[in-house]
Amino acid sequence: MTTRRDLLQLIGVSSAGLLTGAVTPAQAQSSPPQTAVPSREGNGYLPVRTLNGWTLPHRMVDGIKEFHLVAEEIEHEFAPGCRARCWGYNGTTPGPTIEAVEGDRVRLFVTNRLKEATSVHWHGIDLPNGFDGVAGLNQPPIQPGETFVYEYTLQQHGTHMYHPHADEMTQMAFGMMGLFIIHPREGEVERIDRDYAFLLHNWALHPGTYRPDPSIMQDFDLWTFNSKVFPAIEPLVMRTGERLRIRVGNLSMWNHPIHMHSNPFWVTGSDAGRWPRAQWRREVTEIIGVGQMRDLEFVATEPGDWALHCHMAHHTMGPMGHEIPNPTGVDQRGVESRIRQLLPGYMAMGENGMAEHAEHVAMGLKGPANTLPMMTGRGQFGPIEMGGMFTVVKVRDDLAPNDFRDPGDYRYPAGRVARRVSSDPSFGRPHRREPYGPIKAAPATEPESPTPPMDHSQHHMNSGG
Ligand SMILES: [Cu+2]
Repeated sequence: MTTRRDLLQLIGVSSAGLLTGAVTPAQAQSSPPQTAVPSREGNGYLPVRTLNGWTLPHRMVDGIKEFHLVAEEIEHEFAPGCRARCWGYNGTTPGPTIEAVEGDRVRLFVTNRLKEATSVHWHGIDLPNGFDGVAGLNQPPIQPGETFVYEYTLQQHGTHMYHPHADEMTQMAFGMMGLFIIHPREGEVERIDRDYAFLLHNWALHPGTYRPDPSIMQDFDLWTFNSKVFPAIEPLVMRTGERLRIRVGNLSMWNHPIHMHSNPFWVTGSDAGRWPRAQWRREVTEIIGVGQMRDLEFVATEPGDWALHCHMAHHTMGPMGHEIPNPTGVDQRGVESRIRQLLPGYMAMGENGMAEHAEHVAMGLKGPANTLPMMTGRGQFGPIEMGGMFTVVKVRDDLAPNDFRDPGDYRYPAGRVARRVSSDPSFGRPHRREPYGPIKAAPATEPESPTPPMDHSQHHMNSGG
């Protein structure tokens, strides 16, 4: 008979790894040596990287992985200049990510430090009904000050979540949620080099306030990845040739079409685990429905700073008024001078579009207290004019395998960035169509300077996943 010690030697886990609970007896008894994926950071799996977040440490007690969540009120910063009284777990929203391996037995303590009852539902996880966490239906509510325990064996792998099923309208609106990642016991069928995870959420933190409003159904102020708004959302950093997985879950009140620039990805899994390969789908935008999880994978072939964002235009914006008249095309000069008699310094805006908002922010004009600008974030060429569910996938040729540091702005090779060729609005002979008329070309004008030929030699088009 193979002893546990033999197996541990076989899979190359040090005694230090055992002390931190890296391998459970259950794994040692039931899993083959991890040849598919080598021991990675001593866990036998590649740890997930929770964007702007963290993984909850566990204790091994009699072969069971013990985790301890604390539901509590917290101070949270969405981005510098905007904080709120939120609710979360263990000091943060989202709460810490729970990571374990298929076959593990887990014991989850939940202490309630809120002033109202709560519970925890383990979203998408196969478990005995009495641990499913719907207060009133499956268990008594966890009253303030009480600690409950949930204990079950993980029979699956995949990307999951946890959240309350008690006064969830309020508790989730205040930020109570977290990720629960279960790694496959047999290793990944295809090696992953970087594994990112985040949850989508929306917040009604009205301008000038410090407490999210749980009664809002649609018209939210903040749209977040892991409770952060751009530019406070970390970039996803990777090296060309590496395979990236992005695990995205949605506990907000909207569906979010998550869009990746340049790199078509494969949708490869969900809370049902990594799907059979025949079910993988190639997409550039994937709608993550409310309550759903999706795993997106791709191999980056083209270096650069690639946008990753929700494609709902208002979801990449900060707080804005939605019940104002439409000022586009309206000459507001007379209005501005009259309003200035009442409000010195008042500036009308929106006559030519909303981009001047970002310019006003750059000039240092202030909005209400504790309120982020509608558009924010700067790139190397100017304002990015995004402020919500937006971040950057930074692909570089020269990163070390485990280097997750922000490499800064991408340095564009000469001739491989869009540039101005004329400042004359009559430039060129563009075909255009008069209203209801024929298509015709305008008279020609010359460019400012001879246009150098495009450099086609350096890079091939990207082929993705
Ligand atoms: Cu969205």
